Amino acid sequence: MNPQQVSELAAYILQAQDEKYEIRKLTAEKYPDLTIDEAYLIQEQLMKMRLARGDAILGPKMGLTSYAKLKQMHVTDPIYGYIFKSMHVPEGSTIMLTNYIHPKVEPEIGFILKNELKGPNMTKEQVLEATEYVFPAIEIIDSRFENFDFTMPDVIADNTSASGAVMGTTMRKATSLDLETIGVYLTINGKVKTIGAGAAVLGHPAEAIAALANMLAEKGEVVEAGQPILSGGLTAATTIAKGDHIAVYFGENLGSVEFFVAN
Ligand code: 0L1
Ligand code: MG
Repeated sequence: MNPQQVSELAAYILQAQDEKYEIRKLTAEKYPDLTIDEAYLIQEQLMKMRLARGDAILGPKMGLTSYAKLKQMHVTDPIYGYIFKSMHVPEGSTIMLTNYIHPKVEPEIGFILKNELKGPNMTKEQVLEATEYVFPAIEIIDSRFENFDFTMPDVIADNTSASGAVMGTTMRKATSLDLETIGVYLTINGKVKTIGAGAAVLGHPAEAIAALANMLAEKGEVVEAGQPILSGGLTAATTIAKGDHIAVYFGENLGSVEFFVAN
């Protein structure tokens, strides 16, 4: 794939992200053999295009990290993407469904590092040592591909379906919690929709941050300190609709986080 093709595909996806319409997955037609490396090049180009128009990166996110998500998507490996400032949804605020295509939500544990992480061979223990705080979060994912139907390279090129993040304000020292057994449930309009636990994310959410550091190391990059990092959904994703109140409740005093969808 040449640089012009990379740019064209990034522009094609970015337009769908901006104008909120579904597109056919890249591998369905012209690019059936799209590789994971090429997909990350498209994602990178898409990021550059967002940055060039004044957007900024809030922090990285891991995707497909829970056993539930891996099973739901019929894949085996996690992936990474980026949450941009333009995607931030303030806690307790109300979103418009028209700003999305077919959004879904997933409960996540966010990390803020005090020291940068440099792979390879990063371990969960090193991640916990480098962590300043963890916080509760909800990710809003919104694949630009028809019916959320994609292959691994497609979804990587689409910045891992990233479209929104609600960051809770409860900040806890990672070492004060058992992130492996921590429980979580997500409600919509007061009804419990999904239930999970920390171990659903690669055995421990810090493993997802270690995996991020190790993947970025292949590109000579680090996981920076001070940014919010989403470690991946703890449960399968849930579709949201007009008028919904979405709330996520964590155990171990990690608190809760909520937002609303306008009628
Ligand atoms: O954050 C995630 O786990 C989403 C990754 C992409 C898969 C999807 O859109 O469901
Ligand atoms: Mg996610």
